[in-house]
Amino acid sequence: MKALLIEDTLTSATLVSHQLRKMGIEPILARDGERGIELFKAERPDLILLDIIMPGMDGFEVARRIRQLEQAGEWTPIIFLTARTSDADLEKGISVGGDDYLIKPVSETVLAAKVKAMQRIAQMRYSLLVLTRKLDDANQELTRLSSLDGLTGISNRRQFDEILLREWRRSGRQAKPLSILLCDVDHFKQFNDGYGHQVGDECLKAVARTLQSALRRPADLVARYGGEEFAAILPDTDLPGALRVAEVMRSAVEALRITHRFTPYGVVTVSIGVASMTPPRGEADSACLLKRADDALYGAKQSGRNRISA
Ligand code: GH3
Ligand code: MG
Ligand code: MG
Ligand code: MG
Ligand code: MG
Repeated sequence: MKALLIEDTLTSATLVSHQLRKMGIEPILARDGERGIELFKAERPDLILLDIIMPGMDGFEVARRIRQLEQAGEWTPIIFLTARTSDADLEKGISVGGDDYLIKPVSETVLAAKVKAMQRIAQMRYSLLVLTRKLDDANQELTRLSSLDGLTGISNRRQFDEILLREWRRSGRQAKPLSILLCDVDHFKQFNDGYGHQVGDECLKAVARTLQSALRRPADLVARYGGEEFAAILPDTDLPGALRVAEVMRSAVEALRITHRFTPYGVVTVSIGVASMTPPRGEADSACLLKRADDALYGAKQSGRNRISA
């Protein structure tokens, strides 16, 4: 620990320095206010002991400037150490940024006790900073988690809805096509019933990973939309582009070759409904786009599953 002692009178400076050393504190001495401020900037001491009557800048002004120099969240305890005894001076000392005000001469016991009190406040302040930082981190993590699906780790429905609305508006403004895919695992009820819920969960994770890796652009998003249903947002993508992505997804899931005895295909497959449109002016929400994709998905199911439809 180091303390900056700003004191023009040599006898007083020598005495206080000696007292500080006995407390295990290294004193840094400045003989006037300007030098004190320089040393504050250079040394960033843990404590400042500040005289008031000095040639040039007085202690009040030094305290004021030091408070201005501190960065946000920084705090250096300032104890005035002065021969001025009036209440008005004490009040001024505190109001310009001092934390305590002692009248010279100060006994070693009193100085040590006052320094200890400042150290305690500094320690509490530090704990509070650490706690605040931890809370910030936890908060960020919670925000991140609140957008993810617990089972598969991809985006969840909440995130999907949020991004879709954003992309819908953006596409409308820029008059660009926006595509979405609704992707549903075929005969998944039988898969669950036949192999058990846990194997079902593993299957959903594998499908989620596969759909995710089918995306090519950073702005594309795939989310778990419901139980065994996934949905993708493809901004700035027209229908042919969206159909290509859908086909990559469909064939990649089939290529996983997850055995599914209870379907005609023998492996887990998905059906995908594709919809693409440039949001019309004044159309506030994307319900019509979702409806189209949903209808298309229904069509894919009706016409035999393991296929895409628009
Ligand atoms: P279709 O081909 O028409 O889509 O038939 P399906 O059996 O896949 O459709 P259905 O909607 O009848 O069944 C969906 C099943 O998905 C029912 C449910 O048990 C299962 N499921 C939904 N969420 C989860 C989950 O988180 N884990 C597991 N293991 N199964 C789930
Ligand atoms: Mg003086
Ligand atoms: Mg299904
Ligand atoms: Mg169904
Ligand atoms: Mg379904």
